[in-house]
Amino acid sequence: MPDRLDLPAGFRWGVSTAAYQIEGAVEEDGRGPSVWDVFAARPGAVREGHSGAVACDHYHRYPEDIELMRGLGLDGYRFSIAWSRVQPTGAGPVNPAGLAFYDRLVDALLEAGIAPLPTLFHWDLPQALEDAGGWLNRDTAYRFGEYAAVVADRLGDRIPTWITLNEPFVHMVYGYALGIHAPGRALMLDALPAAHHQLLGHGLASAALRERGLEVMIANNLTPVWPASSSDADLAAADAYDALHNRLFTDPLLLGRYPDLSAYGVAPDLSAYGVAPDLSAYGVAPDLGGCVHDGDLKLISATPLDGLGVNYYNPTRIAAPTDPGLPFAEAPIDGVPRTAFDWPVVPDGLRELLTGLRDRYGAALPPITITENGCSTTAAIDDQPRIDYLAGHLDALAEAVAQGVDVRGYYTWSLMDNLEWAEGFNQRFGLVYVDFETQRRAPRASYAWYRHLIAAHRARSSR
Ligand code: IFM
Repeated sequence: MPDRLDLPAGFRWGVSTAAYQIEGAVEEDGRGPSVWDVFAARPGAVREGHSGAVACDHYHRYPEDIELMRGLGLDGYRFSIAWSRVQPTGAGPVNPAGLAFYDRLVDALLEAGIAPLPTLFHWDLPQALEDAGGWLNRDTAYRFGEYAAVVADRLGDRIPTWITLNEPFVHMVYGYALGIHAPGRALMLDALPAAHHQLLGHGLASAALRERGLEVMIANNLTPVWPASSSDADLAAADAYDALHNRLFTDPLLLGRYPDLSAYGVAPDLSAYGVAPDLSAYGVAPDLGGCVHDGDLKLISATPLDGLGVNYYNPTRIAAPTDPGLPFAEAPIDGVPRTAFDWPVVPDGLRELLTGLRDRYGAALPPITITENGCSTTAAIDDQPRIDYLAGHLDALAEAVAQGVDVRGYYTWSLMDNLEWAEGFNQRFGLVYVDFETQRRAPRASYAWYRHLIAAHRARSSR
């Protein structure tokens, strides 16, 4: 079995963060409110009433954070750009002070020898766009395309590769179907237009990036789906879940079509969100019909991805439905370690996921970068469980590479503890501990471990 140092020479090592989780300074330099500012202000929405108002104060402390990255010896840093800093209402006039922050950040990263890898949308939609329907409104996709062009015009001279969206599945399900994330809508399967409009936004943003000679990626949260048993009912439920979680977000990009969801009885009335065209030509299910317009799938797949970002945390075990409203039910995964978040730790799931992608998409699959992987722990500094988690997943990654999957890089989640969305500051994913009272940063044991791993891989590759 290969170990993590067997990864190819030139393999890129990084860390990931996201704007609302670390930046703070939500009212500074003309930033407009995002859905997360509004959601976090709702009593009970975020644990202990936490919010991203200050978070890690990265907006002011980014030089110190870049020093921490430099200390790790990273190749790249994945961060996200807050749309409402750049366009406070999500459309129209650009806020120069907001763009200037990212300009400074990018220059400082380059100065430190770290390649910036920006994500254009990591869940913090400008509230003004949400007020007009958010991702349920087709128009948001067009605004996203314009925003991508604005940012690329400013930063594209220094950043060759861009990620459009982060985890459109999670944003649709948590934000629009279950309402446990911003914008807090609980529409269940009627949330599906938020999937299509995010993907349409990806297509429009990709076209804008490509026109400017830039490379395009997306970061999808993907999971191997395990049927709870070999019964027909559990197998069908697992297939339905796989279609909704995984294939709904990769098939349109890589194959130019949606998976057919009609067999699963997933057919909400989407007529409120747009006209229902004849979908027969696209082979798509009627449940997305209300919002999929003629030509949309072509647009979504027209700009081939230069890389697929994969965010992996754990597999998902699925059984036949218990609730008539859904075609599946989640079942527990027993007998494995668990993170502080109670997520099952299954490193080999990463190998299974990666080889599964290769088997499904074949030549249509672009090179993969792991854009997130990591775990929360309760440890202050001595975070051996995180080291074990990362080591196990990197071994699984090396195994996938040995089995022929083209994986080019690994960005762990996360550089430092940050606002874990509805969990507030209670789930800590950082290589660096953050005291949110004082903003003191303290590198954990996993920081030293990762630094050593990167240096050892580099030394071995240059032999
Ligand atoms: O913190 C999140 C991140 O914003 C998106 N992917 C999963 C992480 C851990 O939950």
